[in-house]
Amino acid sequence: MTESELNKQLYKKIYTIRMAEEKIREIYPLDVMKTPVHLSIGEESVIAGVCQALTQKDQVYGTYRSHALFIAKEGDMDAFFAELYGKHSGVAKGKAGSMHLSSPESGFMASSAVVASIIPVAVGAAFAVKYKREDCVVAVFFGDGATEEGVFWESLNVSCLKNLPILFVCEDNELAIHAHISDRQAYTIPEAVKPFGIHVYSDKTTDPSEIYTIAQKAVREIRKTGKPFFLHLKYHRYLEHVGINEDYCHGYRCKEDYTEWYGADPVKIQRDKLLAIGISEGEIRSVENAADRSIEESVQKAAEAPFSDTCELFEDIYA
Ligand SMILES: Cc1ncc(C[n+]2csc(CCOP(=O)(O)OP(=O)(O)O)c2C)c(N)n1
Ligand SMILES: [Mg+2]
Repeated sequence: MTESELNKQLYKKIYTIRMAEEKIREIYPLDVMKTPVHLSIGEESVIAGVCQALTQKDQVYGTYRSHALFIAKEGDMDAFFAELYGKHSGVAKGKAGSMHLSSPESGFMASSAVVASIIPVAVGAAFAVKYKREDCVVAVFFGDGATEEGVFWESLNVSCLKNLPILFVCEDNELAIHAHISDRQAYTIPEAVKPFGIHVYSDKTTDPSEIYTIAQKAVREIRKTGKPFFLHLKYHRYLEHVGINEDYCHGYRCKEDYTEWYGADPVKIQRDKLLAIGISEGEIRSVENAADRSIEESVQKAAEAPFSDTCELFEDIYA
């Protein structure tokens, strides 16, 4: 793929993720989406860059904050919005909502609302991949807060002990709900994981193509050696932990933090990059218009779609 094609693809992804979540912010007050929403506005580069380095066959696992992961790995906007509306045409027939998105056909295997609980599931999947000698990498996404759970360390230990083909992606926004990392952790994440003998790379960049390059190296290393790799990537959560509002007024962080990070906003960075490599304003607008249209159409379809029938209530579940 040419550099220009790659950068256009990355822009399409992060722009679509950003605008889909902005659309959720617009609609949410109407109370038609019966699901809590954990938005990742400000974080788009991490997911877009890492997913760009994965193939369709590679597996990803996420958290309750996984809209971006679904859009980047699956991309079916109709199924995405219908799920948030709780409709039958949703990716899980409206039974999962925002916090349990998945699409195993596209490699987005599962997400969980219980902090860190998806990590051992991903490690188990990586063990199965190794055991069955499949050509596949497993990537698991989780926050800085998840490293405070014992199961994170147990999972890391098993992956390193058994040399499993897994990419740990720690999305570090320095917050667990309203608690700052300096009030919670006596360790620094990259330093604390190194003694397990795992490859570690830590960065604060919000540039999607830089994250793509980092992730590509990590994924190549995993494919070559069969061993785990740990990416520690920082980002700033622009909005409150759950919901659609800004929350710089609660005293646990200040607006200056936002101003600083907004200077390196992922969507702005990637748009400027397209202009710098010679892609015209018109061409960029046509990418944006296509994404805006697809979001608009998917929302319209979701609003008009029927709910699942009550007789389906106990189908597709473990009981
Ligand atoms: C086991 C468990 N404990 C507590 C919670 C409540 N809770 C939900 S999100 C969250 C913060 C997690 O922070 P982090 O892992 O950094 O992810 P972020 O929300 O910042 O993306 C907590 C404590 C939970 N869902 N599960
Ligand atoms: Mg966090």
